[in-house]
Amino acid sequence: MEAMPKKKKDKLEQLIINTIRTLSMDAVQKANSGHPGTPMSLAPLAFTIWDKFMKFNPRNTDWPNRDRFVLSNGHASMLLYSLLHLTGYDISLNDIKTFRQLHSKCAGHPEYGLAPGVETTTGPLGQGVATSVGMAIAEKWLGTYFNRPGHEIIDYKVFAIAGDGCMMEGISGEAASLAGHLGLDNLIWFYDNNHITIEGHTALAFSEDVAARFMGYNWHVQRVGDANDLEMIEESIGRAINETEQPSLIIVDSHIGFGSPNKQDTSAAHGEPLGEEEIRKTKINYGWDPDKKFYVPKEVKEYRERVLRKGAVYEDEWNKKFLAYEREYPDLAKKLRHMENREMPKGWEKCLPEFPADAKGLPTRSSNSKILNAIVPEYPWLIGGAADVGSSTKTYIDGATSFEKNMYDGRNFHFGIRENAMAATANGMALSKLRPYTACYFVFSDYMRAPLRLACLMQNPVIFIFTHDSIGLGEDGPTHQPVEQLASLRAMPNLDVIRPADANELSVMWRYIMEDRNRPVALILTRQNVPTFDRKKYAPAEGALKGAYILADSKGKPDVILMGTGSEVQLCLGAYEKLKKQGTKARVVSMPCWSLFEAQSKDYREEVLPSSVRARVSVEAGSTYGWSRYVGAQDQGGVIGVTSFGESAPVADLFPEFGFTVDHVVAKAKEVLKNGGKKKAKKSGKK
Ligand SMILES: Cc1ncc(C[n+]2csc(CCOP(=O)(O)OP(=O)(O)O)c2C)c(N)n1
Repeated sequence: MEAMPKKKKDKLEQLIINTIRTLSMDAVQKANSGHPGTPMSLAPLAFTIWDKFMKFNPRNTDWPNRDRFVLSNGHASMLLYSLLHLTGYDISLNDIKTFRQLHSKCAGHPEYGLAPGVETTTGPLGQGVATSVGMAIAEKWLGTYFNRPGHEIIDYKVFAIAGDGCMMEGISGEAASLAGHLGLDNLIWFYDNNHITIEGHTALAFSEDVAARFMGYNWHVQRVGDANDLEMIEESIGRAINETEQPSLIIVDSHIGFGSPNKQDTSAAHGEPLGEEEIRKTKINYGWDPDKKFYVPKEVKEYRERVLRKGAVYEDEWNKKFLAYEREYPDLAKKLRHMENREMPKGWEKCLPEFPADAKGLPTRSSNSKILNAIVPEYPWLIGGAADVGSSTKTYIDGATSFEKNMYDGRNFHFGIRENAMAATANGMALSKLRPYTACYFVFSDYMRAPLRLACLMQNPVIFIFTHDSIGLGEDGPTHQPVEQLASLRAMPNLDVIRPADANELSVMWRYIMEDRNRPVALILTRQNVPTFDRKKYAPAEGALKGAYILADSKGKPDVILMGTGSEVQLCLGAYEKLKKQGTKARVVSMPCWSLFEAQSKDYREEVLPSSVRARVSVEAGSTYGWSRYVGAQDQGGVIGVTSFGESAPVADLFPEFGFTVDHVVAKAKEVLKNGGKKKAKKSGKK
């Protein structure tokens, strides 16, 4: 086993490390589920990072200048929970004993907002390290924006541990490439090079030279040949911290399930409990009492108290620094507080533009650009960019510089063609209290689905801007034309999918976006023009804040309800006017955000969509999936949507080809009315 500790201090360190190991083994065994092997092998590394290098205060997990730690191999969650317990966070032994049980803070994978000290939710491999890049970006931006000579109030470091799985996932490459390009010297990743994954030895599927790969990304790379060599680990981290040009990767050669006589270096140590007998043998190897479970020695408890006191001192020192800063720069200090609390300055909404009625109108991607640029002066930490399509998504901040290496005050981000990492990076930025936005073509939201899902899971208020929102994008054809994306994103809990019909709906929705503190949004915007409705003739755009509202109505109870989103609302309005002339009483409901509508009172929903009116038609240039919840079963209402992939053609040809015309909406309304809102309506889609 390990070299004998030389000094008393070393003895204590070994005791703490073994406590991390044994707590993790015991918790996994009790849960009869989980991953013991990696906590056992990485305990010395994690301990060294936390004990020797990280500044944190367990009593205030939101302290702005704390160092960040990300366990990207989230399946090794017990490593983090054990550490959090031993360093004084609000994770009790009882929480650890209920690992993986209902309502426990110690969930199967670390969950942001559930266990104090967990900086980001991890588990989907590769996401954690990519998120850590966003945290490092945030530190650079915040430091450049807020720090003043002699007042370095933001200077935190970001540490992340990754396993073979994270390294194999493409997102780690995207994110590392970006981090290297940006020269994020505040970022240190550790690669747990244990050669074991679920199916066995990594030789089955992974033979690349990780060190060479990261050198190619412009990273500073070191290797620690023995995960139990505390001195070597400490020295390498010290060098990484002193590195001032590049992010650092420290490759740590380790043995999964270290100390287990029969399971070390095998995939059996990865994803299942060691077994009672094996745990006993392993504990004996550690010099531990094999009869003790969930045992925290007295000296380790005392260590916990010392860490708590140290944490309070760190924050105290920072608070003093901040007071001095506040005296010299009261406005900046106020801004920092606003940002930390996600507050908007009073009356900020006055900056939101109102667009005059205009039959020709403009694409919502263009109105979005105007709105975004109206907000940014009020809100300096609203920053973001696109995955190389900024000129198409129109998401540049006018007059702002680019965020580049050593130009960290830029507000225009160039994420490169890395949608997956873009979204994960934005997660890290938002977790650091910036208000980031990302942008790309809607169809490529598929590439971002995993980090987008994590944003929803964490209730992390990232603004995901998607343009080119339907077949309406035209000639680029089916590879670029989203169909099922709207339905699939609407199925995601905690996500507001907003597809505004015109510029004023969009402007109003930005009020909601900026004032909400914990919901990610997906803004779905057109490439093609949409008219700006005459709000004197039709209802005010404020209705959009309720997710769906009556835009145009009949006198008395309507015979038929036409509902739609985005660029198809104009077709509903056109059909409404025609039907009106023909004596049919129609209502138009614009539905920019289903989730917001569903959050309204039952009375409001009934007012907008009275249950007594069964003749209903929905119009949306996307999958028909889901519309039956508003239109009723297929034998009651009509759904105009897209049931195939699109086609390459000019939009003027595509919309009629796929049934998106006023006349088709009128015909469908009549068909539904003729059937008394009861019989089967013809299936819509490509005509
Ligand atoms: C994106 C993703 N794919 C698959 C999994 C399932 N999974 C969990 S751990 C693991 C193997 C990871 O191996 P490694 O990173 O070497 O972890 P170690 O065995 O060293 O603990 C896999 C495939 C996952 N969590 N995330």
